[in-house]
Amino acid sequence: MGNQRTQVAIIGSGPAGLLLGQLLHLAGIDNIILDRVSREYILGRVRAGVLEEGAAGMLAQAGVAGRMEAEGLPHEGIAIAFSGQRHRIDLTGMSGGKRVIIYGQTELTKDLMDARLAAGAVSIHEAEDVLPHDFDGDAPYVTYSKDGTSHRIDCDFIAGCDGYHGPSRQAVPAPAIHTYERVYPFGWLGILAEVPPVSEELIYANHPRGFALCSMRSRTRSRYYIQCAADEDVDAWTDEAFWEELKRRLPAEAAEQVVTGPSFEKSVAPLRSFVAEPMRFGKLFLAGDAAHIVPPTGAKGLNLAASDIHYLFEGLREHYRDGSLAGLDAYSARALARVWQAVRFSWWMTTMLHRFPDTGEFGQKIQEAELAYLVGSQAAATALAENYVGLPY
Ligand code: FAS
Ligand code: PHB
Repeated sequence: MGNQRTQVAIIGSGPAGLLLGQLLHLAGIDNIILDRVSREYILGRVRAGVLEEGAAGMLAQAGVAGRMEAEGLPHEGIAIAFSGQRHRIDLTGMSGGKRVIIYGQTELTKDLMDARLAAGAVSIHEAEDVLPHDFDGDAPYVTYSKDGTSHRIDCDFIAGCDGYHGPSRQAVPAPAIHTYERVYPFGWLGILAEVPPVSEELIYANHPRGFALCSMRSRTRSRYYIQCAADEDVDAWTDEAFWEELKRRLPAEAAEQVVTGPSFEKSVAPLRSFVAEPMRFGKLFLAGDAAHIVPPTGAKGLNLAASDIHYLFEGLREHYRDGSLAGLDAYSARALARVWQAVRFSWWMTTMLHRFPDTGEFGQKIQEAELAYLVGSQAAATALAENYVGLPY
């Protein structure tokens, strides 16, 4: 057994783990990141696209905001489309000047990985059987195996940043954790294509055939989604079929503007709302998707990972700098307060914009009333705007 020691062992090299690792490194706090897959595999995943100013600020604090500031697209509004019309929501005007930044999760993950490599901080990829141990005591440790050799990392704290399917949350004894879940009866079929976006800003469309979202990664690369069955077979969709269905769900003036082309990524994502409480178990702290999942309709998943890491890093820095556990003791309650606001907003956006098989004609009329109120009321649009740009940390 190979033995190592660090101050903070981080399980997961996604945005949450990498951001925490970078902040800890800059604060002189030793940490090791473990992931079960390679860097290349992680960078091959296509996920989020919208950053709140809070998350952008976390990247700046971590010293990795340069490319985002140069290449990210600041957006000041979104459109909500229904009944053949699109209606602009003035995010910036209704949130006291806040904006969101369009910058793909893949890119910020690369920026964080590059910074970690440059810093010479330790990341162990393709680590197998990663498991947290004794986090309810004073001597937690993580075990893993690699190339047939077993290893143990003794540490002060363990950060479970290993996503929804990771081992950290599953290592918590059942009586100590309570979960809340709603699984939606549909998924999102998404594509990436090297074509200019249909519009300057994102379009969220409610349509009797199902939800559609027009997003982007740059002015030459588009990201589109259409609501599909939760178990949709992605291989059953040709590009042509996708483009035709997307255009059916958009207002005619937008559908005419869609530039089509070959997709270079196509995938189906299931939609669920999930929260685990609490987010702290002795010396183990859950952050990001390990603790909560939101439907991507509100563009909150990645942004919640950033705010979790803000609270967790502040608590860890305070411990090592001042010997205080106050920040760490407050972590779970502080993080969950913001998590539930984002869970509520993501549920509300999903409920308002998707076709639900079991809500019938009454449900359809309620959706239409909700949408009409939203675009006709300054108060309703302001509520959407302040949640979409991100509530304060
Ligand atoms: P991640 O899941 O990104 O990272 C967890 C890491 O832990 C992974 O690298 C994984 O390999 C590792 N891990 C797992 N099990 C392990 C084990 N046993 N041992 C070691 N390591 C292990 N959010 C949005 O805002 N907008 C979107 O459009 C959007 N689309 C999404 C599409 C999909 C298919 C998914 C799954 C999520 C999407 N999300 C979206 C949410 C997503 O962006 C997450 O919120 C974000 O990745 C959270 O980051 P992390 O918490 O770091 O978790
Ligand atoms: C994306 O561009 O991937 C994206 C944008 C906004 C969302 C979800 C996904 O709400």
